[in-house]
Amino acid sequence: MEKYYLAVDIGASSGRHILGSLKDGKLNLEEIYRFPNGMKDVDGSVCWDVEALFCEIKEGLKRCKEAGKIPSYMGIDTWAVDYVLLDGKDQVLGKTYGYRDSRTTGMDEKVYEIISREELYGRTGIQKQIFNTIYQLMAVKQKEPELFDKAESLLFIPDYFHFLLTGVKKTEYTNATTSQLVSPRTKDWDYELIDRLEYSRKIFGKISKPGTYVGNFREEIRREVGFDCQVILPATHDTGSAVAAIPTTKDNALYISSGTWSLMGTELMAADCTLESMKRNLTNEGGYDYRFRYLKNIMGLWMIQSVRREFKEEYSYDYICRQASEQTIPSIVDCNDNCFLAPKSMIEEVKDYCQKSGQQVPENEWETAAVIYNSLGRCYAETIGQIEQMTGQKYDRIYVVGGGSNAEYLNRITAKYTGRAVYAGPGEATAIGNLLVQMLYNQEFVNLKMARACVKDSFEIRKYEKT
Ligand code: LFR
Repeated sequence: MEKYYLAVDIGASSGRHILGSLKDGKLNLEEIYRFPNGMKDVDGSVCWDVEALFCEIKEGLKRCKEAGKIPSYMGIDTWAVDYVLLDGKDQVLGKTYGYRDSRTTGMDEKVYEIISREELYGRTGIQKQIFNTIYQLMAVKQKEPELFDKAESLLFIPDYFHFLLTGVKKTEYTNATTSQLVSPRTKDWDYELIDRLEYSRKIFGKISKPGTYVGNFREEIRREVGFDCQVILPATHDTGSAVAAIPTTKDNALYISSGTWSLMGTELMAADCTLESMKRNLTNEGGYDYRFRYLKNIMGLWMIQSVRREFKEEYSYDYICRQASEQTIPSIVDCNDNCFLAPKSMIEEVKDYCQKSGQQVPENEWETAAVIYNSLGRCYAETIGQIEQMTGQKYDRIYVVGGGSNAEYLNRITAKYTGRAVYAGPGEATAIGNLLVQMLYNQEFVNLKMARACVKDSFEIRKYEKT
């Protein structure tokens, strides 16, 4: 009988259940279920509907049963930084805020009153993003202190879903590092930092590495979905999973994990927490096997997703790309400007930026899309320069993985602006990386290198020459 592994990969705009199996050394994928996701307005706050998401998770499990393809192992990955606080009875306290919620405005200053930005980077190696858990928790402390008092545990979103499935609380390492509260040296919570911030130590559970067994399904879940399964921690941070699946056996490859965000970087064996690195806003996120993802968060296709929602019609991404490629507007915006994080109207924000910076203002949707694609290309080129300065390496090619690797036009733009060859695919890298770690747990591969070799052999990778 074929052995199935199940990856539940939930991104900011959609989630999917992907079954994986190995045959003749190749990895086969089958998409079992897909569902939409997005942050919703709840009484003026930007929130996730975790209850609805958990129903979708169970629905996908039922579909496996219906298809007669029951996974022996499964794991869930999602975006990072967001969490739930649980009370003594394991009930969720307050709202489940999404990282684009504006309550963190000014919370960086509150944190820096206690610890300087430089020291914080030196201790954690994490790029400043106003939505990191450290700033979100400062917002709770300032604005909802009663929740802080009642909280017994903090679980990141995938850890919470694993808990609902198994009844076992685990805190997975790759996601925990994005909190900006973990030390890249000890790979554990920085308790001294936590004390200085006056966050309660007890809410931070013991950290477990990806590839750890969580538990089997609870009785109630077993009855509902019709089978039992072993839950294994993948790299629960989606970017951690995506980068585990880059199709190369070389250690210092340059990648872009392309989806709602573009995460561009390389891997390091030790974190670079120097001031030079901080100034370039590069981060050291924890990865599988204690590798570090040395990367930059770039606003990414979120900008295109947002303008698309505002267009008169629901055009396909392909169509938007084709139209954008015919425009000649030369304007460029700084994709990483905070104004693009959660604007009321992305179209207006892009126009505004062009106007204020004295550039040609896009006049229609295609020009707006063209400005965004070109700006991403420019940002990629700048980021390569910064990474090369910091690592002293030269990168001749870029591996683009994730859903965004299917955007032909963006791949061509990337090759054009960076002057490097682009290797695009696999599109499902995040789910694949999730599966690989489960398979490593089950000793299907001896190490990550062999697992990546399998990705290289199993999926078509498209090459775009530098132009
Ligand atoms: C990508 C991602 C990024 C993280 C952002 C917010 O989906 O996980 O790595 O910075 O979402 O969590």
